Amino acid sequence: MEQRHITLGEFIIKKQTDFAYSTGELSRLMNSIRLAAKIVSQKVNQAGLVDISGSFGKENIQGEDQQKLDVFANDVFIQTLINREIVCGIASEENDDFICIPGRDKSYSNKYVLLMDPLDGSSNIDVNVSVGTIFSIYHRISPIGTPVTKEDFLQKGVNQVAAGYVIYGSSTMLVYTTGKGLNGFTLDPALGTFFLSHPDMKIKEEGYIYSINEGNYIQFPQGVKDYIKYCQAEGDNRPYTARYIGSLVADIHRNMLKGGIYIYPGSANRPEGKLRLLYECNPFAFIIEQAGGKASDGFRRIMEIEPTELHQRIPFFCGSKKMVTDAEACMQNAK
Ligand code: P6P
Repeated sequence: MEQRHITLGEFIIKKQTDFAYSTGELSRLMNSIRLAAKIVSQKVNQAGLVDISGSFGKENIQGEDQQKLDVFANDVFIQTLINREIVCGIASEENDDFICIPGRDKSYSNKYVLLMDPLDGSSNIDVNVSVGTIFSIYHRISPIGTPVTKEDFLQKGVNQVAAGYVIYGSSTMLVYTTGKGLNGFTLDPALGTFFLSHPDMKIKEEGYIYSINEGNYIQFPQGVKDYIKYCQAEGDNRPYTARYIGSLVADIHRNMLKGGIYIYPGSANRPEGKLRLLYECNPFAFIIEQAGGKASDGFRRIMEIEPTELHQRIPFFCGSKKMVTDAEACMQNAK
């Protein structure tokens, strides 16, 4: 008899025993993310039909034009988490400040905070390119029973309890880790169920794809220019292939499955680059390291960087370990 794939719900329960003294809160948190992902997936896949794509006519803190689906996805994740009384605080790319959640009994008794980019790459929705949700989970560090503080969110990436992404593409996948490996689940839309499709995901030590917006080449630091030339030169397994979708989740997911490096570097006009440390780079750094890859700002391990601001940006080099190491060598030599 064909072996039935385990569902995400069954997997979450099974993995709960990985953590001694587990109270089941993290399982409930993952289950609420599972529900929100299904709701957003359904709307993203209708975007062309329902008047829900296109601009919302407002800007978020990044000064980016908020797409209607950005706002919808943000609301869905926030409401699902609040209704289930699971987290004591949420920080989102779409919200200027973090949200404190006291709980129905106003006891501030929940122990997790969640940071997210609810719909990254949403400018691609109108052209039917894959987009994604990125999330990162920490234990609060302020005392339970009190309102959350900014410090609960400004934690180093090494403190993450869990991280993951949802990619809304040709299929919807949820990929996440709790620090004991990385697993991918594919949504069967007919059943509304995520099934384990990519157990124990690992990224190749060396890939042959480099992913960077070369339109900004002139603005790049010399080390990045040197690495791009290295990728393009004749040599062992080179020239590499250039692939850039312009949707972070899609670019990294492809590299996860095929091997490769994604780079969003600092530049003359944007020294800190574009991507945010807390809810884009740290979760993907946790994810890629669990898959055997590497993530840095070109010099420092992403997950060791001490955050200072909720929406701070950081240069980002992420992917196959040997490729990131080669890129870091170019950055070091060009210093
Ligand atoms: P650029 C989307 O806006 C995003 O944040 C990431 O998803 C994507 O990788 C990057 O920006 C693309 O930025 O400057 O190359 O268009």
